[in-house]
Amino acid sequence: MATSQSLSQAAGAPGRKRFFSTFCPPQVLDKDCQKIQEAFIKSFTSKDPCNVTEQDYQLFIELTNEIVPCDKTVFWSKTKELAHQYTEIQQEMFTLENTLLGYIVDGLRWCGDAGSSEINYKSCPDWREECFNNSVSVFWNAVSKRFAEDACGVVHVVLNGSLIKAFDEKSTFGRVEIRNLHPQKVHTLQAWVMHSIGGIASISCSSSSIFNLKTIINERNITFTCQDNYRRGTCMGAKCSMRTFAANEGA
Ligand code: JS2
Repeated sequence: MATSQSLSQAAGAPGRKRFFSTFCPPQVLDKDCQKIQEAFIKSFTSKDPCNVTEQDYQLFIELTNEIVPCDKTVFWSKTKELAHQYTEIQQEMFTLENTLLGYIVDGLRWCGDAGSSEINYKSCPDWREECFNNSVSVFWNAVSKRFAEDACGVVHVVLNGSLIKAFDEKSTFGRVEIRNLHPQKVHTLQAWVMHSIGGIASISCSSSSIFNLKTIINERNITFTCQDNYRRGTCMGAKCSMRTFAANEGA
């Protein structure tokens, strides 16, 4: 699994060899992996790092496309660790990062340079301050859009009930994913509002932030359901509550 690092670190800069050998999970054939890596690198190299488009990533998206079975899609927002603890236990459920599309670049940062066909190993722009259409943000918007478009049946989202804005319209989930669900394929969004993740707030399914999400979802002709994660027994803390949660879900 890729950890938080720059592409140059992943690549073992200055050579690219190590990057090529660790980019894909073991189940992807070498020749396919090489093709996928080349498509990924071509998406952003030789380009202004502040002017990358979603279209630039289309070939990479097509090559890595994987179908998540209906009812098994899990979105998350400000709950990355918890959502992945959950899918680790419930192995038939998939976040974007559990699919090839998200897995291979999860935790990486990368960019190119308009004047060079190489990966820029030296510096990438500071995204927030310098540019909106940067190679990393545009990538996650594009793959999140595809992940949502492909979802079907009941879809799930793990939300952080320790934040006042458990649902944030400006998040990738709020801005991209819920807007790209297809009501013809997705009949229900089930929200899991998880408490005790860290933070002072305690937001429940009846809070205004969750009501806002319900309104948006219902306007899209999708049913909204919500479940609070109540701590059970002596179980304390996020890890524990998700385990308990997962166990209950499986029951
Ligand atoms: C992963 C990164 C990185 O439902 C989830 C996923 O499907 C994801 O693509 O988008 C949703 C989470 O994004 P959201 O709602 O903005 O939650 P967050 O905790 O505020 O932001 C997490 C960053 C999302 C995009 N993203 N996703 N792995 O390495 C990564 N880097 C970025 N920028």
